[in-house]
Amino acid sequence: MKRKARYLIMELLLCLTLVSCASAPEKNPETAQVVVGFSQLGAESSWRIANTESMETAAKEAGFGLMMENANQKQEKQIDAIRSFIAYQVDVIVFSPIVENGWDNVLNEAKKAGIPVILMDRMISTSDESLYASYVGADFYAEGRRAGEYLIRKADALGAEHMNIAEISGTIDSTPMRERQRGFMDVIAGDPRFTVIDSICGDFLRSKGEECAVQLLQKYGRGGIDVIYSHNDSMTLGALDILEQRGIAPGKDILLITVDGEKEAVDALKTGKINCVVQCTPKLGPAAMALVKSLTTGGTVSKITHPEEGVFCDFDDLTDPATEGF
Ligand code: GZL
Repeated sequence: MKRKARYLIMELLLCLTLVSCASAPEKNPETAQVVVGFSQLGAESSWRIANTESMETAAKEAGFGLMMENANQKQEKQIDAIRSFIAYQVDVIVFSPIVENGWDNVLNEAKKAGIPVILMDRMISTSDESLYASYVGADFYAEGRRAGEYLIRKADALGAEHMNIAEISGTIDSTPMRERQRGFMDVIAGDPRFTVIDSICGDFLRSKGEECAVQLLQKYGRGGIDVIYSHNDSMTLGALDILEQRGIAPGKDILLITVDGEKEAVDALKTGKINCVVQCTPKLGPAAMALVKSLTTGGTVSKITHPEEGVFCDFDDLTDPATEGF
């Protein structure tokens, strides 16, 4: 009955989507046995683009229909997308919540409709953990700790007496922003060599990373900053461009610690312009679709799945072929 209802709804929605941007899966009932509603938060960084590709490829390889909506960094668009997936009666909803708060109402609607929800990449803040079946994504707190541990090792190696640290943060209230900050601060807390002089938000965007670097240099001068800890490569690469334009040697005059591991950042590590790249894999598609398969075949799923991640830094043998970005 559910499938018949869905195809009737699909006919109606397909008529509607002829004039809208919603991408409905192909109509072939033979291959798209399972339909996944996927709300992607945006296309703000190389990480996000790689993540979308991973999800699309994994859905295709699994033989699932994928109905993807891109929210362009707007939470309300994600909420609208989830509501359209409920109306369409998809089998599973997967989404990357742009921020942690504000999801209970729409996820309760999904729960009432009997549609399981998978959180992919980012977490939500809720008192009702039954609102989602599973989370698949990084342990961002561990990522932040790895960044802090690198800085301690670097300060030891340099014999640094004191270092001023400026943080360029990701989207406020997003899990990666909160947890990468918390992990980093926990590791360096209590070490008198480190002072965090500022934290400004770059929203994970390269253009805003440039703006943040301009602001920080205006406020503290080139001699006032020893380290920039940036929550993603896009912002780091923007800041790096500004440093170079100002005749400041990135990786030497000002140390750069970044997170994600995209190719351009790892290449900059290899040329000494970035000092540490904490890995955060965007390739969550296979794990997400494995959860979809379990949920649609009566299987069980773990509540949390973290991928394996590591660190590339200037203490490594950077000629090692394993040192490569996504
Ligand atoms: C992390 C992801 C973050 C990346 C950024 O899992 O949510 O969002 O670190 C991306 O590059 O914009």
